[in-house]
Amino acid sequence: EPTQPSSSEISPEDYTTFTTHLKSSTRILALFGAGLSAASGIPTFRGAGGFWREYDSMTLATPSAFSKDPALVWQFYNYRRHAALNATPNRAHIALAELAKNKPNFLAISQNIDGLCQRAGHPAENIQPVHGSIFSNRCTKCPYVEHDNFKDPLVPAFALPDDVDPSDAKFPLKDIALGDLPRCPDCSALLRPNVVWFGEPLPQGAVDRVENWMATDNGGIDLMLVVGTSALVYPAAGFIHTARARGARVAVFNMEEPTEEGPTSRLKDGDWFFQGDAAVLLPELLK
Ligand code: BV8
Ligand code: ZN
Repeated sequence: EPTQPSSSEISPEDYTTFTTHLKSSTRILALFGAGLSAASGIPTFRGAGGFWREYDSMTLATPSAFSKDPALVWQFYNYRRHAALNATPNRAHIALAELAKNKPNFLAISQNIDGLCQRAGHPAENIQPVHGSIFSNRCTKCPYVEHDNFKDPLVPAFALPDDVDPSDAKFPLKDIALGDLPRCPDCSALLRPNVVWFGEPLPQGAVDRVENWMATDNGGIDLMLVVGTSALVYPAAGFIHTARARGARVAVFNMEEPTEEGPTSRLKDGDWFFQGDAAVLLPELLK
């Protein structure tokens, strides 16, 4: 078992203490964010990709933006949906899926809606999406909801030029009439992406699933992996605090040091901060 990491971004001491602790951990929690999919060419919410054309993604992912201009918000999601369909899971997604297969008591909380973990073979019993899926749509009026709709374009008006660059956040924008937006097959009202927007509660089933996992095995947690997230969005980021309170040592995998005050900016003794691309760090540290 080589004790020297091959990636220069990992100190030998951190490599040894982390891999030793990982080996002896059974109850592992994780929080995944947009940075996990960055290496697959999917722009993140913050950082360079945070701006979609001149719009801040934080303002587009809201109920008010959708009711004001559903065609704009739908094109934002259509573009990301197209990017996700054309992306491939990266080596971090795969390493995490492998870890899940070896550690049955590993639960990943994913803030991502791109479905790449699932495509990497991450077992459903080891992952809980908390912000929905870009491949699920629901009616704005009746209970109709659809899952795993991978049709691209979703509606003819959403067809994108073949040369569109999925990693470029300047997505093409066009005038689309309300009637050409996705409509409910049951009541023909407007469909919306079945994702959690800012100001909306997380799906109760998702929160219950995480809390039930937390409560089992006398609730102790050995290790929390925080991968590619700015950990600024609640309630998801709050699970880091909960894990600490239940004894977890926290390992943060991020391209950059946390900028804002948050649960990953105040690391405790025994925590780890691995700086670099998750797609480089995780295959090395989880093997
Ligand atoms: C709620 C789905 C209450 C959609 C998302 C004022 C008004 C309204 C609400 C609030 C408010 N103030 C606070 C709130 C609460 C708000 C919140 O936390 N706001 C923050 C910004 C302060 N939260 C909510 O609104 C939540 N709901 O509170 O409801 C309520 C309760 C009951 C009843 C009614 C209401 C809902 C939050 C969910 C929003 N939906 N996504 C979509 O995807 O379009 S959040 C969205 O942004 C992402 O899903 C993600 O969760 C979040 C942050 O993005 P990250 O994943 O962290 O990614 P980010 O781009 O930020 O960072 C990327 C990271 O990766 C960086 O750290 C970067 O360094 C790193 N990185 C980059 N490349 C790499 C890398 N790391 C490793 N390798 C690389 N290669
Ligand atoms: Zn309907």
